[in-house]
Amino acid sequence: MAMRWKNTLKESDVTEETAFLNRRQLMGSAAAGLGLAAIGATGTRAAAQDLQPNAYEDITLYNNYYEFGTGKDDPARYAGQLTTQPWSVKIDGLVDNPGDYAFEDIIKAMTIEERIYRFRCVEAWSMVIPWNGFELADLLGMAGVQSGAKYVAFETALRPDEMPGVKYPVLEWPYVEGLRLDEAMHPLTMMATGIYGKDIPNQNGAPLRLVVPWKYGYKSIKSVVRITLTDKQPPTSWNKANAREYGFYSNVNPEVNHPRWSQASERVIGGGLFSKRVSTLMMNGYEEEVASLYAGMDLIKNH
Ligand SMILES: Nc1nc2c(c(=O)[nH]1)N[C@H]1C(S)=C(S)[C@@H](COP(=O)(O)O)O[C@H]1N2
Ligand SMILES: [Mo]
Repeated sequence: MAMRWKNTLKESDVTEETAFLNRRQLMGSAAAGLGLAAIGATGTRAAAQDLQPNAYEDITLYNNYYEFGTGKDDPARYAGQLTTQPWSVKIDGLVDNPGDYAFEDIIKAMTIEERIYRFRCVEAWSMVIPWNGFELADLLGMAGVQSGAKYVAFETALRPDEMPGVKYPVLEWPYVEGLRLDEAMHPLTMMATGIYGKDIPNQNGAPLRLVVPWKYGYKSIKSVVRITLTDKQPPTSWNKANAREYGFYSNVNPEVNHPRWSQASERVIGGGLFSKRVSTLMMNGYEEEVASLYAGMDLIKNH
């Protein structure tokens, strides 16, 4: 179900938007009929049935984007400084069509759809987010992945003039992430360009960010400027900072605790008095769709 990436929904009635998008989501799932798209639709249909998306305010005022500071409200306060136009993504490495792809050209070539996904941070909080975006596999298809490629490396913009947080060596900048090629090609893996049908706010990773719903939030790298196909497992920011605490795979797993806290449950952001703690689901609830990617792997060793 294609949808225009710019749209006319108002910021006002979040509840109404939620109902609208849930209906669209279900319609989209029913209409999806093509090969891989159907697998993606299975995941989003399951999500749409029992998931109530968080309020727009929860999603856009409580963030992690350390380039703008480590406080949960720093990104909303400071990320407005990030220049997102013009924007281009360099796609290089083991691809047939390397180059600098203008954001506008990417958007024109892709099918933008809504996906309501669970989002689970390694810090043990969670939200449900109605993303707009496209499947990463479609972008990689456009670039033409060569047969020797085994991994995909991602890089965030580094703009010291616009990013007050990068003066602090909390992480090595730029922020980098990576996926195995089969994870990157999985139909659940998307590049998000919107939330609730509006352009994605800077604090959430404008103009485009990765979303990998079965992995801890830090894998979902924001404001991507470079995507490199490679035959070697790429370095990732949190793993470089502390390899014991943050592995390359980072699949949500309630049975593998963080060395400093339990991962068995999570705090659902929002809801005021009704905010609650719920059990964390294996692979964040996407086990049926993605477990086969890790068949035979030791999930403790490969955390
Ligand atoms: N470039 C960059 N990407 C990032 C981060 C970051 O600090 N810098 N934080 C990660 C973490 S820890 C989380 S939980 C999610 C938060 O996404 P959200 O603010 O849209 O909820 O973004 C991830 N992507
Ligand atoms: Mo996170």
